[in-house]
Amino acid sequence: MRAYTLLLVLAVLTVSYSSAIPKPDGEKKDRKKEKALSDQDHDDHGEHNNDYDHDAFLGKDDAKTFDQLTPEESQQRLALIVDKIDKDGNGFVTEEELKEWIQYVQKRYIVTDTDRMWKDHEPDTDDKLLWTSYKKRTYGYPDEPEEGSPTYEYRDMIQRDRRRWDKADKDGDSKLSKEEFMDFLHPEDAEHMREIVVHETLEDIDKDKDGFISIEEYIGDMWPDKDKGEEEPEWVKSEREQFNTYRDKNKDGKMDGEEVREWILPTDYDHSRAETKHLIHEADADKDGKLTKEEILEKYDLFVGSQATDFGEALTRHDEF
Ligand SMILES: [Ca+2]
Ligand SMILES: [Ca+2]
Ligand SMILES: [Ca+2]
Ligand SMILES: [Ca+2]
Repeated sequence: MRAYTLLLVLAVLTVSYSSAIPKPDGEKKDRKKEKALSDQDHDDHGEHNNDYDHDAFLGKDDAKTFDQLTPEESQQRLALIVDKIDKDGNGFVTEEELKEWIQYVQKRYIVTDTDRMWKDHEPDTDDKLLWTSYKKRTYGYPDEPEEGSPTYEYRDMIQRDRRRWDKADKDGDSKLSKEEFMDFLHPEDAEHMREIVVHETLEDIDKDKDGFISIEEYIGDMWPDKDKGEEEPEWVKSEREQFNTYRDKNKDGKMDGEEVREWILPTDYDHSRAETKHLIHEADADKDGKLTKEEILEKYDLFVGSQATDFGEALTRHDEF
């Protein structure tokens, strides 16, 4: 039962808040809230990550589907998508059209994910979700995490969920409507949830619980091998510089809530615009600032999955059966 419960907990956390699950050892963890575009780091230790672009352009679900296609199938389906993006049908995908598409994909993912989770949590007859139902579905029991109760071992997570729940509960009736549940699951996309996103991040990284993130806590969070006595890789050194130069704005040697907010939810950075510019920059062969279908198909591996290597792996896996 315990293992089953834990699976449930992991499944829900993975969908609702991926940053809570540590990545495998040795990988850098990214705290910037690009989650809606992708869980992937756009820049993986200085090397560009194609999966990030695929997630942003297709949405996570479709990006997975494309990974299974041959390059020819991929191009055919991409051509159909290009027709949709080119709204006025003049044969050019402009920056504005591409940005709208990326925002649409982002929103679509959040709506689909909420739909899926909503059905899975079985709201009551008023079409509202009760806190007890949520606990039962997520942690296996509806109990409050008091000593002796089966949910006691999850008390920290449950308290954290409860705090987020209360913030998402806009009308204050203690239950969540589907719309409120969407904010609960994807808090980084809702204005009134930002405070809690900042708070949760600070709490996660602040190991000594003094309410601040020290440089050692900051590095330790990104680099799980920190205390294994290995030599620091270059990217860790540059993260130290980042901390001192950009993160710690008031130069008191630590990050407070305000500084954490600037880091994970920067006000002057628009992810969909940055992604749009990046895609156009990479694919615009004749440098006229907009993309034709030919330019996009030529660079299909930038936009969708099915890179030769991935496809090769899929074939190998088939052979094993
Ligand atoms: Ca409510
Ligand atoms: Ca601290
Ligand atoms: Ca500071
Ligand atoms: Ca062009």
